[in-house]
Amino acid sequence: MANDRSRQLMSRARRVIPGGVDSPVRAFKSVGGTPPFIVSGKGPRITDADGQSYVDYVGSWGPLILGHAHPGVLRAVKAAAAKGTSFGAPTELEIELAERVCKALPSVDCVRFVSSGTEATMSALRLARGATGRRRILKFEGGYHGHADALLVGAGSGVATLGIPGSPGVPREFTRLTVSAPYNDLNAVESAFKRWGDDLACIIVEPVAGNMGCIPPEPGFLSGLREICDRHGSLLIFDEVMTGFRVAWGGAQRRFKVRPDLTCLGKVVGGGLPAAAFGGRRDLMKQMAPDGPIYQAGTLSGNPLAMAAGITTLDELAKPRSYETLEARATQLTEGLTALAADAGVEFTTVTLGGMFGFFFHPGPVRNFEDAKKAHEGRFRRFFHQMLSHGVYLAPSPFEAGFVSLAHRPSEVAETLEAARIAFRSAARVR
Ligand code: KE4
Repeated sequence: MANDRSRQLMSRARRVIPGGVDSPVRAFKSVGGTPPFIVSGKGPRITDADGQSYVDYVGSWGPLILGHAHPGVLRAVKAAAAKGTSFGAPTELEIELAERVCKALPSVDCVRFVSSGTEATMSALRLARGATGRRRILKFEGGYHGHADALLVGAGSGVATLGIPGSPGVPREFTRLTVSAPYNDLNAVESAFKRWGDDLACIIVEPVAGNMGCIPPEPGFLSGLREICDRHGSLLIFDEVMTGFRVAWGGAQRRFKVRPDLTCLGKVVGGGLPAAAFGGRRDLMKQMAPDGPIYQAGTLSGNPLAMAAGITTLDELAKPRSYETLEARATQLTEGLTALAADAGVEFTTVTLGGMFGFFFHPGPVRNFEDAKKAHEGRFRRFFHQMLSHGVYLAPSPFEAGFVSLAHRPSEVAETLEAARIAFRSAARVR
C-alpha cells in the first residue's frame, strides 16, 4: 500500500524531531516500516496523509474512548477555548472534573490534575515517600508508569531484584531504591518485604497490566498486595492511567473490589487532551503543597480545555450501558480473532476487560512479562502489517494493549475480522 506522503513526511520530520516522533512507540521500531502520518479521525476511524483510512484500535493509546472528534467533546472544547485557553489560576472546570472523579472512585477523596501520566505517577511516588518517610518503592517487571527516572528500571530476573537503570541517563543511584518483582507473583513481593519491608514506601502496580500486552491480575493478586501493604505500613498505588474509566466506570479498583491508598489517572480522564491526575486518601493528599510540605506543580495543570474534554467524556461514559457496550464490542472482536487464529492453526490467546483487550501469539497462559516475551514476535509483525494494509490500525508493538470505543459498531468489528482472516493465514506461514 503506497504511503508515499507519509514517507516524505517522515524524512522531513526526522530532520527536526528525534526519530521523527514525539513518543518512541509511534515510530514502528517494533514492527518495522514507516508509520502512517495521521491527518484526521472521526468516530472509530483515522485517515492518513495518503488518504488511507483505518479502523482504529489504538485510540491515541486509550483516551479516545468515545471515538475521534466526538461532537459533544468538540463543542465543549470549542466553548472553553472561546473564553481563553489557560489562566494559571483556579477555575470552576477543575472542580467539576474533580467532583466527577471523586464520585466515581470511592477511594479518591481528593485529586490533583497534572498534564501527563508520568507526572501523575511521579507525584504519587513523591507523596508516598514523603508521607511514610521511607525511600524504596516496589514495581513490577513489564509495568510501565511513565518515564520518571525512578520508574525507568530494567526488568530484573528471578525473584525481587534491585532496579537497574532502564535507560542511559538514569544514574544507578536513582534506581537502586526501586525494587522490581514479577507481575502476579505474591511470593516475590513477600520476599521483597522480608528484605526491605520497613523501608518500602509503596507498591505501584497497573491493576491490569497494559504495557506488556494485556495481562489481567490473577485472582487474589491485588487483594494480596493490599494485605501485604497493610501488614507493613506501605501504601498501595494503583496506576490506573490506562485502566481508569476504561475497564469499568470506577476503574479496575471497582472491578476487582480492591481499594488503593492512591490512584493515578490519565488518558480517558482528559478526553484526548493533556490531562492526568493523582488522588486518594484525604490524609495523604492534604500533605501536598500548598496545604502540606510535599511539593508538586504544573503550569498547565487543570487546563480548562482539557477539563472540558474530560468532563464531557466522563458524562458520556456515565450513561447507562456504556461499559456493557464497550465490553461486548471488545469481546466480539477477541472471540472472532480467536476463532480465526484456530482456523489458521496459529497459537493465539486473548484477554478482554471492559473496553480494553490484548492478544499474544502464544498458546497461553501469559501471566507476566517473562511469558509475554515468549510470544511469537515474527507472527505478530506479519499480522500487524497485514492488518494495517487491510485498513486496521493496531498498536505497533506486541507489548501494548488495544482499545475499542463507543463509536466502534459491530460492522467495524466485522470488517476487522475479514482483514484478520487474511492476516492470520499469512502469519501462519511465519515459522
Ligand atoms: P503519559 O506520561 O504517557 O501520559 O503516561 C504514562 C503512563 C503511565 N501509566 C500507564 C499505565 C501508562 O500506560 C502510561 C503510558 N502508556 C503508553 C502506552 N502504553 C503511552 C504511549 C506512549 O508512550 O507514547
